[in-house]
Amino acid sequence: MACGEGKKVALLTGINGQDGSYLAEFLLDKGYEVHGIIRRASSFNTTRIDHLHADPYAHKGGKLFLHYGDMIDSSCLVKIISKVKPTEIYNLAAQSHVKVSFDLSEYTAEVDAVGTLRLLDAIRTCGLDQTCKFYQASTSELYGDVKAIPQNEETPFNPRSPYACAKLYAYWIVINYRDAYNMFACNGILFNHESPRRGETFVTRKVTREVAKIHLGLSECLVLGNLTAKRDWGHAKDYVEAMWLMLQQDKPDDFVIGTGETHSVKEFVEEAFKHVGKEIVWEGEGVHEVGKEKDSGEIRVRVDSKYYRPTDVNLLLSDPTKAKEKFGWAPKVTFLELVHEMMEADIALMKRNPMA
Ligand code: NDP
Ligand code: GDR
Repeated sequence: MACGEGKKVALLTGINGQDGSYLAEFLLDKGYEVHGIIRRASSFNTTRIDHLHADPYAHKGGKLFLHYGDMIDSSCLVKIISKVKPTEIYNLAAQSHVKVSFDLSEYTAEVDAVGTLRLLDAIRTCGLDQTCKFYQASTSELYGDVKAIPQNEETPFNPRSPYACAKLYAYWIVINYRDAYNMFACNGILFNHESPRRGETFVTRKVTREVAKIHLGLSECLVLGNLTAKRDWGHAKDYVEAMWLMLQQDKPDDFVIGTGETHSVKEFVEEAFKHVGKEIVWEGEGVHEVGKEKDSGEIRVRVDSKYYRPTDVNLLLSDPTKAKEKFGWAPKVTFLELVHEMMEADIALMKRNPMA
């Protein structure tokens, strides 16, 4: 059977992450049999997919199955792939926090770099390299200290963290296996994408949670690191569709996915406060910078150098023209709509559970 014909079976690593949960919903809606790999943890770690897992057969015809596994355990990857026989694999699992990668550099390389190699080799070991399509979660962090603005598929990489270096290996091993073994393997070079399901320690979600708390009188001040960094922020729901589209093309290729707009952390903070009717004015510089509420003069934002990174990425701005031309992808959610959706979700969450 050639790639893309017959029964659709998807295997997702990182299914319980932000992207994995949206992609699982998307594929189930399309009638896929979806298999996800989860890690064993000492407490529940399936919160983002519990609504799908509660009744694995209920979701618009698709079926969901979960398997214990880990990107650092080749034997489990081989066992799962030989049992599931996927037609598409989406490799989303990663130690995905850039700052944490400076502390867990070796582990990050194990999971994000060698883990990708293990998965590709498992596909070959199971004899599925000519039938199973492969998506790799590559990242705009590869551009690092950027060499051109905006960044597209031709822009040179210049990674600035152990995370980005590990993802650089993964990017190239995917291309190497595509060339060497004729595998249908694609890199999605995705720029930052967020949602109400974003992990709580990434900057957007940290901001929307804290601003929601301040709004409800549960907190007074938000403490951040580098406020001047600029990111091209889109909505995760739009981006998982692009992952799927990449695997539906005739030929495997690599694509940049982003909005083509960039905003600073400061702007994100300002918009979040605007959403709850507060205007922020800035005073000072660097670690002495504070954001004050215009009307009351209360300090609402402080900078703490503990949130700085040894090396940071200052400016990311995508040029997603290739994806638009090849398969008509364009983001639907604007920056302001994203901030507002995340704010509304976190206000509702904090009202339900002030200890969240
Ligand atoms: P998350 O951090 O939300 O999810 C990562 C997932 O990987 C989690 O489900 C986690 O499991 C799982 N995981 C981590 N380590 C292992 C391991 N050793 N074995 C198996 N599973 C593991 O990331 P996102 O959903 O935001 O991102 C998805 C992918 O896309 C990641 O690879 C990320 O690096 C990449 N990416 C993300 C972008 C973004 O802006 N969100 C942009 C570009 C790329 P658990 O739930 O148990 O922690
Ligand atoms: P990033 O996202 O590093 O781009 O990686 P993150 O939200 O962590 O940081 C964005 C920028 O905000 C600055 N910043 C802070 N960051 C965090 N986390 N916490 C803070 O308190 C804070 N204050 C300022 C950072 O210095 C940085 O410049 C994300 C991840 O999802 C990666 O997995 C993915 O590959 C890239 O996006 C694209």
